[in-house]
Amino acid sequence: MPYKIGLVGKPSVGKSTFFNAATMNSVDEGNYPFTTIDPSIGEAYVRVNCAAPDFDESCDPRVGFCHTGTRYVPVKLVDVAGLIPGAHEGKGLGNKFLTDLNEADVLVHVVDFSGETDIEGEPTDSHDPREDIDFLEEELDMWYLEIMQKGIERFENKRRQKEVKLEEELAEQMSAFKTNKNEIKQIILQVGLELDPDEWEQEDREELAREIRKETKPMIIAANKMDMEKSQENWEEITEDPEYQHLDFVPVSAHAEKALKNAAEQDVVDYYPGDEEFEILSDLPEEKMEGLQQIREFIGEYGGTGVQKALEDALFEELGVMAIFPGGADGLGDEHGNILPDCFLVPEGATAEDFAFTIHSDLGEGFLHAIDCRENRQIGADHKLEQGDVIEIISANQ
Ligand SMILES: Nc1nc2c(ncn2[C@@H]2O[C@H](COP(=O)(O)OP(=O)(O)O)[C@@H](O)[C@H]2O)c(=O)[nH]1
Ligand SMILES: [Mg+2]
Repeated sequence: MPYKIGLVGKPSVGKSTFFNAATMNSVDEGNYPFTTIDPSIGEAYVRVNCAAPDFDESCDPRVGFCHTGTRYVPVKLVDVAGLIPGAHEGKGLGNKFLTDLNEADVLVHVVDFSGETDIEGEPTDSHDPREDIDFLEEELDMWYLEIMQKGIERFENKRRQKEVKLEEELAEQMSAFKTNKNEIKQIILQVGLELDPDEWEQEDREELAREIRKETKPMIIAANKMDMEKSQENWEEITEDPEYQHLDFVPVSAHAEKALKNAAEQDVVDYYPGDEEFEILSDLPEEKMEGLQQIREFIGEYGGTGVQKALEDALFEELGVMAIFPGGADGLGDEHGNILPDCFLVPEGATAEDFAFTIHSDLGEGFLHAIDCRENRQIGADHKLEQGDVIEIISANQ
């Protein structure tokens, strides 16, 4: 299953612009057909250093593509529209919104940093983007709290009849949040609570729900519309505000990314997603030249449009995902001679044996040992992998 990154945010912050820019196929991708499953689910890419040049080879990706040593690995991007106040009470798309949100492995909260849209997404002069950040977090926290309360009730009912463990009941009730009893227990103890909800105040419950949410819903803030003048001021104020130190912010101009992708599609510029610069390939009317010049200044200053960085930070920094290449100790080609055709994204902490299971359950079941192809040495089942590893699996089922 590919990783899913969810875009969330109130209306008019630029989610669709971001989504379209990130999922646009302006680059030739060989024979991998682009299929739209749903208008709000698309394929985007995250960049990783290709391992092939380290072996003096060039690769033949089965999916995605590679350009001058940068491999573009597919991920799913979901535009989770429908965030409005009261979503946790079923307002707007309500529960559908929350279900969609749960399917995402990590969230990118798109926030309009220009402050020119109010909390409902209507135009205004000066709105504090912090309200949007608070609002999403609160909405999520209330939703978590509600489900947690059900778990507490369930625990209270059961414990009248038999011995039950609080963390087990909570974990079961909250299973949609991809948590487990050990994690729940750890968080309860971390916030300094006893394993008995009779001892908790309402604010303890709220704090606990918030902590569980923070652990299980990793998220970064895409500070969008940074190309507007007002955004700069908000950026400085918010990123220096101690109340917001728990969040990571990426400055973004979804507009700029969309414009560059469009221009690249028309062969007007030579631009690859995430680049910090581009070349103009043809003569253009002055107005278009000026537009591109402004974008050039923007990406020079910020190190890119931020769209790629937001996706990559979400996946690699927040989630800790690693890119691992299946290879062979005596050659990186598959049976057809394709060099490093695959690149898998695996969770933080994945071992050699986990990787075998990622490739195929048969490989995992017959796991004997693995080879770290960069170092040319044998590694065992529990060996923890690192970003960019090239691994051969030796399995009884090969
Ligand atoms: N200046 C600027 N405007 C943007 C940017 N991204 C989106 N917009 C504009 O913001 C408005 C809302 O965008 P849209 O993508 O429909 O927002 P959504 O409702 O969150 O999906 C549109 O007018 C976009 O052109 C950006 O990076 N910079
Ligand atoms: Mg939209």
